[in-house]
Amino acid sequence: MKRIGIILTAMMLMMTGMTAAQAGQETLVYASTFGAGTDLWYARGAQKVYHTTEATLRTEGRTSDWNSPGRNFELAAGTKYDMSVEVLQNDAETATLMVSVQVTKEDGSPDWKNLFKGEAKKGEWTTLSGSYTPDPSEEYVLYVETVGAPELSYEIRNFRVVAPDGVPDAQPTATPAAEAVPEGEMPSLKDVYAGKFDFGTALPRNAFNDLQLLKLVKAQFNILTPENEMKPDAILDVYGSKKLAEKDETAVAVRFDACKTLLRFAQANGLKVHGHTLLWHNQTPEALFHEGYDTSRPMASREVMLGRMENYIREVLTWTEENYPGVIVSWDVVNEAIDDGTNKLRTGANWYKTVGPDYLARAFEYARKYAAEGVLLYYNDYNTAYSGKLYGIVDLLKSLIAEGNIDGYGFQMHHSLGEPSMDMITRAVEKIAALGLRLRVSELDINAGKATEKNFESQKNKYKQVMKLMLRFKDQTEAVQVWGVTDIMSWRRDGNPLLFDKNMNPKPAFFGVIEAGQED
Ligand code: 9MR
Repeated sequence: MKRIGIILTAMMLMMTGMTAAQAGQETLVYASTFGAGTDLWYARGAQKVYHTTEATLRTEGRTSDWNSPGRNFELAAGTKYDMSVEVLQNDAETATLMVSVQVTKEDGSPDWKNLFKGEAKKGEWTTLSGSYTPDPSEEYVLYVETVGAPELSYEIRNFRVVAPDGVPDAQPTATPAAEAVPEGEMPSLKDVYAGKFDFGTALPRNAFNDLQLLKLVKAQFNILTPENEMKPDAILDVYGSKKLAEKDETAVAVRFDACKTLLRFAQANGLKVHGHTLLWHNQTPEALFHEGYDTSRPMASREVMLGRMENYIREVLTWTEENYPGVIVSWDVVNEAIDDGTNKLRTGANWYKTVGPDYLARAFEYARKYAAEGVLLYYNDYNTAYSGKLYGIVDLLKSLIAEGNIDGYGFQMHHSLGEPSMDMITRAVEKIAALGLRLRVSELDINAGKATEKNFESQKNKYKQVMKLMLRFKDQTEAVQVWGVTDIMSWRRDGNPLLFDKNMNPKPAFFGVIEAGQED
């Protein structure tokens, strides 16, 4: 019988560029564990994907066959992989489920291949299995979708990938060639603002399944922010960190599976990236702040937490720069530290509780220490236009400026038609600009309410005024970025807040932004 070499902590090995087994030896490449979480599987669409108490991964709320659970895998081109997965559905007498793969073509755009499928009878766990020998690709996303059952809910478990003949040593991946921006009738935001400042957008990982959207992105934007994929909960590997902490409490394990797609796309197409975010009180695993990364143990000491902070920042900044040199031009070092009620530092934030009030100063110090030359370091916050919060933010910025490591301020600007008023927004931008910092609008969206002609005209007007304001400060402003491309992608989709409608057609707001740029 062949011996199976188990890659126990595949993530850690990938980070160090090692493979656990050599060619010729049957190797278990991956076996899913849905006991504690989704194990890096994510929703390829707007549906819900979550792990159940029975250690399965459930997908529901689907509207298309491709709305499926998917996961990035490190596979070697030319190596044969045997795969299997168990599926369960209770919605239909029988349904076809299929395992497919998304690969990335040389120009950074996606391509898909159906691998194997099977019929799942109602209420019966059914095994699908087959083999796949990949062609070269920058990445491989395996997913379990349906055929002709777009609304089916289902569960998967025991997803296994075995290389019967072993895996070769990891090969360095090639950099895909850049592709010219497609020509079109529509004016281009990035072109209209060229020479003034960058124009960009946030993109979630599932945007990279949509060729048409990516075409629009390349035509319109020259800087991207990963919407969720560079936040601490996407990057921190709690399991790996726990292991490392047995020897060194300050050690931190990280993984970059979630954000690689965006970084590769940006690199291949000559777009810049703004990193979001190194420290935040939200979307950060609680375990990070406890002894041994164990939430049942007490919170870690200031000394340990400063060690973890420095290690985390160093790991993230050096990995991204080594693997995607020059792609990330700026970072949110800390996000949303000021409390809306007190207008002072949030005392409930775990970084505040463990390190104390100087945690921001230390984060900027470490970020400066490890950031490549020229990378700009920002503090980013929302509701800047409200006077109490504005003063709190200004005080914080002054103290950070005194420490000498901050470059700029990011205005989130999640606005509505009525609120805040243009006067309030103008005062806030003037006040912060007067501190001499670089400026960026990091997360612009303006709720219009219902999709009526009147609302869309008012929305256009407000977008245009915001852009005119930032153009007054164009010498100080690095970028304006909207928080998503189409209304349907938005975290505030009910308010139709973005520049393109769900069919990717430009809204009046788009032309408001274009006009402001052209009139400047
Ligand atoms: O748009 C993001 C949404 O998909 C996430 O569910 C949410 C979780 O906190 O974060 C959203 O992005 C936020 C950003 O990271 C920081 N500023 C506010 C944004 C909107 O909530």
